[in-house]
Amino acid sequence: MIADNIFILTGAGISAESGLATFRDADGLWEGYPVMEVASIQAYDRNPARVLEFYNLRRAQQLNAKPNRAHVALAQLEAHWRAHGGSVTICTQNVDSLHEQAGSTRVIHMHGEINKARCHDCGDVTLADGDLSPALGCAACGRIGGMRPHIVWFGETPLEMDAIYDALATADLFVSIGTSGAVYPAAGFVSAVRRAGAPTMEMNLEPSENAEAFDLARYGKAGDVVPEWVTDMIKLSALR
Ligand code: BJW
Repeated sequence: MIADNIFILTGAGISAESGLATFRDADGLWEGYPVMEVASIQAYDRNPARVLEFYNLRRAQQLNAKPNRAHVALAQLEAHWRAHGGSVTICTQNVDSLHEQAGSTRVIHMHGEINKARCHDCGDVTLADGDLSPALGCAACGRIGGMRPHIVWFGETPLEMDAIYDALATADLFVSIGTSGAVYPAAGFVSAVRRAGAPTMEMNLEPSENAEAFDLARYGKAGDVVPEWVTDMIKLSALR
């Protein structure tokens, strides 16, 4: 294998060609909402109905979205690598389920999942693919009004950080796809892997904010560059 354990970080750009808006492509407006007014716990505490309405809109869009060529190619890479004794771990900042729909099985959702709700009081997480409202009650503790999207907002701790750091520690190739490199801790993963000596590469429409931290880059739409890269990787692995 050219790299036994591949760690792939994905961001909103990989889902853009599935029709889902990226986070920073409209002057800081996201589906017309100022970002900090919908993606922080302060915004939720100030006006829970508004934040729930924003996530209800996005949940409805995401339920109809289908994986694109980039998601499918990554699932093919994982299957090929697994069959040859390697591993491909996808750590996604996205809250959609397009990697899973495409067939990827090792997916970490560090910023949560939009089709789940979490009780603000007892922390219970449940599947919730319909609208959330302040009138909903928690099935576990019974409290009304505390059901929020299972999403990591600014100022909150990302999920599964131990699993992420474990996978980063054993990675011998780090690949970042469709993320602006503007949000931490995800934007810092590349530097950690590089310090440990593994090669790093980004695929994006344009150089990301931390582009200088990568050894290699392929620029273009994810639906074009990711399948090309996967084809190259599978060919290269056959030569070894
Ligand atoms: C294409 C394409 C195509 C388009 N093909 N490409 C000062 C300095 C450093 C850090 C901080 C600071 N002040 C505060 C912080 C921390 C803060 C932070 O990073 N703030 C920054 C704004 C500076 N971070 C946090 O608060 C995080 N928590 C934290 O740090 O806790 C402490 C802790 C750390 C470690 C261990 C333990 C504790 C939490 C961050 C939560 C982020 N949440 C959001 C919203 C929730 C998810 C949702 O609702 O969907 O997550 S914000 C938003 O940004 C969303 C995304 O997941 C995330 C990243 O965005 P992403 O994916 O990169 O999207 P875009 O739009 O930015 O970029 C898209 C890219 O795609 C672009 O480059 C395009 O060119 C490209 N593209 N079309 C290929 N077709």
